[in-house]
Amino acid sequence: MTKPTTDDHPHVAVLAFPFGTHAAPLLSITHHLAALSPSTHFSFFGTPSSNSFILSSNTNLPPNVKPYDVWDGTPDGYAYTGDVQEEMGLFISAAHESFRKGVDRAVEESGRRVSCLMSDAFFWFGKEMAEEIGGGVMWVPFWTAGPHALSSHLYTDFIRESFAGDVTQREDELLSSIPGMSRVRVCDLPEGVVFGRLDSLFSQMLHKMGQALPKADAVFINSFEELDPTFTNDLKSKLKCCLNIGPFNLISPPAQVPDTYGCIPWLDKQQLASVAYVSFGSATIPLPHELVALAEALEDRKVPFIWSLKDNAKVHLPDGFLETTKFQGIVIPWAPQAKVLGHKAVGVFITHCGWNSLLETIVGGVPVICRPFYGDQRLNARMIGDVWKIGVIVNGGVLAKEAMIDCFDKILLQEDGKQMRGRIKSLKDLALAATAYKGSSSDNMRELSRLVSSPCK
Ligand code: U2F
Repeated sequence: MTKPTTDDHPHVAVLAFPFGTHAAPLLSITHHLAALSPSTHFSFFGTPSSNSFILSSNTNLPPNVKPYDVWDGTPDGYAYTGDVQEEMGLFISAAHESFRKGVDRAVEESGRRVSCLMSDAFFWFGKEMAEEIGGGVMWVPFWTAGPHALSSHLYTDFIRESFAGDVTQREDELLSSIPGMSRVRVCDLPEGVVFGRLDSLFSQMLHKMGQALPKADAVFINSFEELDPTFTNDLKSKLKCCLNIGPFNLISPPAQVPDTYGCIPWLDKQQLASVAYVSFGSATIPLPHELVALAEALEDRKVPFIWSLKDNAKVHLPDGFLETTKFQGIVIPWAPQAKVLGHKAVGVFITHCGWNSLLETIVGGVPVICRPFYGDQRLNARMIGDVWKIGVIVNGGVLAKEAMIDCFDKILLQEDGKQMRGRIKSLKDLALAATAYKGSSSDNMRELSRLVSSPCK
């Protein structure tokens, strides 16, 4: 039972999803909101491993943010099997209860009852939990990916009805009846919408999320309204309140990732728009034959490169590659990515199309080669290749040497690349305008701050 208090100062409970790049952006936004409203108290809940990772680079949290560890759902003595799906499943099954206990603890310690639940949008139970706490607590979820991906979850029931039956026969059909999706194909959708294991815990979580979000008091997104006005308007019509507050990195620059391996001085010595930056995000490593194909294409075309690749994956690079290319490029386990993409020497980004990477490449003005893997990544790739036309999707869906050489030539040497750079510059200008003082994202951020910092009703 949450102990009621007499203190009506706002207290925001922030519930983070501890996998992928979800918790870090939510912590950055919490930090920013806490600075805007010093009288509001923020309790930030994450699992011990997620918290220790993100807090190590956020050492200067304001005094009105207090992190709390919650149970990660693993039973006593659990030994990690290397299967992140299993870990995620255990966490999701326990999440409602774990967070509820954490919130009770924070209320007890702070002496303030909770006035707002600000959660990762994945937590479909947010509204229910707000009602359990009572007293008119608001539920304000954060969608960490793009507006088109959010749309695919809000329209899941409609898509399932439209494509009932054997969807494998219809995977190239366009989703023309959904606003903004006229170029998106069924096969671009995240798994669990209409194909894949619809009964998995993760698919069920996303399905329930799509049904729950219209009941939220407001949903906020790390994107900007002008990126795609069709989605912006449609989401505004489907949600009670939809606040695009991004690219958040432009509103509040994140803690700097240290340039441990000297990427920036190395880039300073390269020619304008000549370097390929390679990264497949925080969790994905392509199959060994794809790593080989990419390495051979870089070497063949003598493209200077920075490749963010975990040490344990380096063994899959072709024999002698690191030695032969030691003056052509650098392979490092982690790069200060946003800074690298902002450097004028970078001419192309080979990416898995994670949403944060996509925003960072727009802000950096760098065209992309898309090799999507799962979740929202195929959708992001389709928007990049066929809608915004700021990059290309690798032919056949996997990294192959000849196809990569074609992509490098197209983006680094040919007219296509110039046009992509022009279009990405226009998107960057829109992002800059949205995050300027009177821009849409800045206005939405002030509205979000006002909303979450409202006192208990
Ligand atoms: C999941 O995405 P990921 O975490 O795999 O990928 P991104 O959203 O692109 O975020 C990666 C972040 O890690 C940073 C980079 C991004 O901010 O700058 N980074 C870095 O600093 N240095 C490196 O060497 C490599 C990366 C999911 F898989 C995606 O499908 C979703 O779109 C995403 C958001 O929900 O979460």
